[in-house]
Amino acid sequence: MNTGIASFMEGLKARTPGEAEFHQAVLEVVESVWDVYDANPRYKQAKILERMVEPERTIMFRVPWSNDRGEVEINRGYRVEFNSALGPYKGGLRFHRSVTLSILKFLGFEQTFKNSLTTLPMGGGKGGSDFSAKGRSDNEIMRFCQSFMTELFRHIGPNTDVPAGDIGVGGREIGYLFGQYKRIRNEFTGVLTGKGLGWGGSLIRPEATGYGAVYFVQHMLKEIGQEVKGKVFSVSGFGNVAWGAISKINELGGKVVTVSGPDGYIYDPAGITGPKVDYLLELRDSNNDVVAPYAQEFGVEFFPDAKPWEAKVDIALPCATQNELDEADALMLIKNGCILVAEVSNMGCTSDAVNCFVNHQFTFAPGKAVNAGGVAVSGLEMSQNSMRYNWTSEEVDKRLHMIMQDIHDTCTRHGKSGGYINYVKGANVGGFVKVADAMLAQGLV
Ligand code: 2IT
Repeated sequence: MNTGIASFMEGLKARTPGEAEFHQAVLEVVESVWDVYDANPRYKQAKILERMVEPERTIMFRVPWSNDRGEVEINRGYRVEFNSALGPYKGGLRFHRSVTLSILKFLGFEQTFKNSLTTLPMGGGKGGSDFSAKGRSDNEIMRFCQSFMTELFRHIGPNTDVPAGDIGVGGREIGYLFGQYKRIRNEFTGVLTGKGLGWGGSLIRPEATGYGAVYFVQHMLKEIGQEVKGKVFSVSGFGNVAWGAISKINELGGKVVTVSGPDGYIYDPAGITGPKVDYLLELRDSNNDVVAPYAQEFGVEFFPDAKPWEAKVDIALPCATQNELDEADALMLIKNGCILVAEVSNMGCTSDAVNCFVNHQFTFAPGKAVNAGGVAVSGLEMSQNSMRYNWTSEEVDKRLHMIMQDIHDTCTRHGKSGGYINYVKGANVGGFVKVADAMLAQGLV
């Protein structure tokens, strides 16, 4: 590591002790953009990087609610409003027992560059809670969401901060959150995205992260003279993102043989198609957070406590959560003949895994480029809400295609050298420059 980066990271760690995930996300960006930063005295003078790693505002609050047995429960709520240089803060809410400030800061930091890559006017933010829906009733989830919004409402708004879903927050939760916001403010506005289709949501938003990721993979494959048709994929996770990706892969003639949960992974050699794809939605709605029942339902093998990366495939798509693919997994995938890995989860690969891919000049792309289709269609939902009009699914899908193509072009422009596209560098530099220039133009704020 060069000494400039080392001292930058030392300063960051001293100011933010214990925030390992946040440090990991910052280091990846800083390593990618350092040359650009170093070569631009205007950025350095304005301490753009130092400013970027400090969220504009961090809100933490108490979320008291009562469970079905009448007992009081207390969770912690967060909203990290990271950067508004390009537009209102924008990014999802994550409800999961693993949520900490470090996780939400890494996500909000990543979101700033991702949103910049989409070309749409959105700043970066992230929020959530350590609440988990696992084992909770629908009524408990509703009461939790109402209590969460009873504090959050004062910090957000359609021109200020526009949350959406992430892990543990889907259409059901967005509905309860929106209902409570509307009740408190007496306003029907586009304050959240991922809304239901009948009340302000956008067509294709549920599918957007997965579809966009597969469109991005199509561009990556084209660069190496390949296509989706006939390829075998491993996918991790079984939530909204995995579901969208699998649907699109099937449509394009690929085959997906794995999905996974915290309990292990299933291997379905015939491919996850038709009713098996719909079954994923049932699994998710059960609130049990396990994938093993798929094996019983369809008579396939289940590998407890194992990760899908040991399966022999052409393409691997981490679609679950951060750091779910490590260096040993990366080496095994390469050894088994895998030709491409695209992170669909945010920071799905550990730093060592990312370095391993790049050092092998392996075709690999990071989450902030690959999964940007989700937030991009959230941006399109905001546009439709502002117009008070709904586009057709063809219209939204066409725009999603254009945006993913654009992100791929940006990655190529900033990341291609000597025939190899370093998508990590391309995405980080492409995302960074736009935010940095906007911050410079807006003065010392
Ligand atoms: O990580 C992400 O980009 C999201 N969870 C979606 C954010 C959004 O505002 O749609």
